[in-house]
Amino acid sequence: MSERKPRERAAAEVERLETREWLESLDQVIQSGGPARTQRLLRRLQRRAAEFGITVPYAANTPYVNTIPRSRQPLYPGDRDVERRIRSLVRWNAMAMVVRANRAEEGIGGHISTFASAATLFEVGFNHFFRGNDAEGGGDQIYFQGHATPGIYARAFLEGRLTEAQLANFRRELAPGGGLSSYPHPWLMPQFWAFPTVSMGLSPIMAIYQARFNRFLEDRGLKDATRRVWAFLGDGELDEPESLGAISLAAREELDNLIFVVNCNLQRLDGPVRGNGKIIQELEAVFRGAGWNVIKVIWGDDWDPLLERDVDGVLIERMERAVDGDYQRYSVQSGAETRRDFFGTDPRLLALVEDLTDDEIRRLRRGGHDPEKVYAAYAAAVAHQGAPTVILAKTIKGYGLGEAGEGRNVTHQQKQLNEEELREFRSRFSIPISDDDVGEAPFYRPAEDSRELAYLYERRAALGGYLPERRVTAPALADVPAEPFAEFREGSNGRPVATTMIAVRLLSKLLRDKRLGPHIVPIVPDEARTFGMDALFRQVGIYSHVGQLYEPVDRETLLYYRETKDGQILEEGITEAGAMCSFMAAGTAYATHGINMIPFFFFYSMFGFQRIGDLIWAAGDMRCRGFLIGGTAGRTTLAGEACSTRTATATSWRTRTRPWWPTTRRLRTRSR
Ligand SMILES: Cc1ncc(C[n+]2csc(CCOP(=O)(O)OP(=O)(O)O)c2C)c(N)n1
Ligand SMILES: [Mg+2]
Repeated sequence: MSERKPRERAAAEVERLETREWLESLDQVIQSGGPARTQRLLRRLQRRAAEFGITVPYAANTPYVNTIPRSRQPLYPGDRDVERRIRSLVRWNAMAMVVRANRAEEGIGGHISTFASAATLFEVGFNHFFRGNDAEGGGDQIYFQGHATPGIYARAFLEGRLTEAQLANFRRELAPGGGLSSYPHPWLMPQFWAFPTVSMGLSPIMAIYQARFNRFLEDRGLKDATRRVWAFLGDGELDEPESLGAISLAAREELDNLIFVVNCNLQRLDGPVRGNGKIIQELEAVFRGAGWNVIKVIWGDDWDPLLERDVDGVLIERMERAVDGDYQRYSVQSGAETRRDFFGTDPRLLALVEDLTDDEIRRLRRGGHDPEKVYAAYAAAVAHQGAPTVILAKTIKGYGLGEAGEGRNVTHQQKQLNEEELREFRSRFSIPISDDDVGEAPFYRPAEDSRELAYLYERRAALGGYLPERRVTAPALADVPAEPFAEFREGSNGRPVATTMIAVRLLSKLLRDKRLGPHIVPIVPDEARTFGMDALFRQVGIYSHVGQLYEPVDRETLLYYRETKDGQILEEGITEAGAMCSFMAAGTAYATHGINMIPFFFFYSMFGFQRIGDLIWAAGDMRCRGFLIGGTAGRTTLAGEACSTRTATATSWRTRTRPWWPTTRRLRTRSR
């Protein structure tokens, strides 16, 4: 025992020296060779270790700190002070809109706390990144988180695009004087909203296929500029299977025109998203694994000096040990309690914050509420090439509501503020409304010649106009030619012919039409052969951004599997949801790209609507145009397939092609 101890100590000393030498060498390579050289070296070392059977454990996570360190943060180009004023006004009006709607009609609903947590994420976008429809190459396509709608309306009010009467009639769009729909519904507000997003989980998958469709238009020479697609999502929303179901496609297709911003307020409707874990780390692993560029925005700037002084790594270690349930609690408790519970676990941590007052500890900000951190993330996302980006921004749900709901489990349902709470909110955000008036929750818009409005107008003009805006500018297509239909008008002389075959034959003829053909988008989820569509592989080709990097096994045959960069068929693989999203992107191009496209989505009628009904509803809401065709009713084309007569009838092509969207009736808004 007494002999081993000195030996162990000596070994530990050797190890310490050895590690230090290695680290010093690495530092030198980083300094002289830069990041790329360092990466090459590390990969080389990893290979070397593998030769001896030593694998490096796979780590999908990076430490629980901002991906972009302060040293790599760009200078903030805006006027921080006036932007904070604008943001506060938007916050106030958004809150007042919900409070007043619920006073006018109790129980009408609406959300305060979602936007309260996302205000900085949106405002940095509006002031510096989101391009409007007049921008060169077209505007950005933005999927706004459905429950944050009051904030989007409140900004449009400051911009002078919505009236006070409309705001007062939030959720009552049919009221005299006009009003506003509860959520983004192009059906109800066709000049304003472009994308219906309130059914959670649909925005992410729709945004992915939208970004992919933009590439398709470019590759086919129909549109020459790539537009950016942004999707603003909730952290709870990412539990919907559709949310993550297509993320590998986005990476595979290298969609660097796509940015997800996940508002990680750590809460959903009932409670924490991952009380016992960390949603940001979980999502980081999932997205990195799928090949996305991941940017974490966790801590605000007042954490930077603490992290810089954390030479032993105890602060990072503590940050990693706390779970989201703890972080939620820290957001509601006092500074003294956080000093005790979070920093109090280690004297070195306590020493780090000994110069901070309890109040300063309470106000240590999260990254998603720090405009400079958010700006840095957006700038990096926009510049990133070769992969889509996801920004995971940590925020507080109900930020600014104080006792009325900030960080509380009930905050999602908070629709009313009493006079005292309104007064606090007003004072916290310095809204110039008097004590006498504040109880009425009046809307506030500064004078036309105020600094705030001048700034806001200037920024939007520089970025190509206001958002959201749905603008239909597509020139009409040529009249439908008669020739492709002639053959079918003759009938089949009593011979039974499968409707699926006729539909495909007609499609093939329409594709040959010089003027109409290029606008058609055949879409199929791995069922082309079932429907006899394989002839189209040769005729128009299967779209692939990279073309065909291999020689297809059936190259010698007439109808070989032909992938090409200017291919026209969207062969989506086995995903009815993905195919439907392509259908929606194409069928709304008349409003989002100013070009009419005619999608034909052929699905296997037995495997279609029942699993993607909600997307179909969204398509109707979006005023999507195109043909949904339930192909092959079992026995019709596949001899001997067991499909009962009743099933076959119920899913026949005739049934499916009847218009399913309301043509005369208004679509009813669903309250989610
Ligand atoms: C498909 C679907 N299911 C349920 C709802 C009802 N709902 C509205 S908001 C919400 C919680 C949202 O949580 P999160 O995504 O974290 O967004 P946050 O409000 O926290 O930003 C729920 C369950 C919905 N809108 N859509
Ligand atoms: Mg949430």
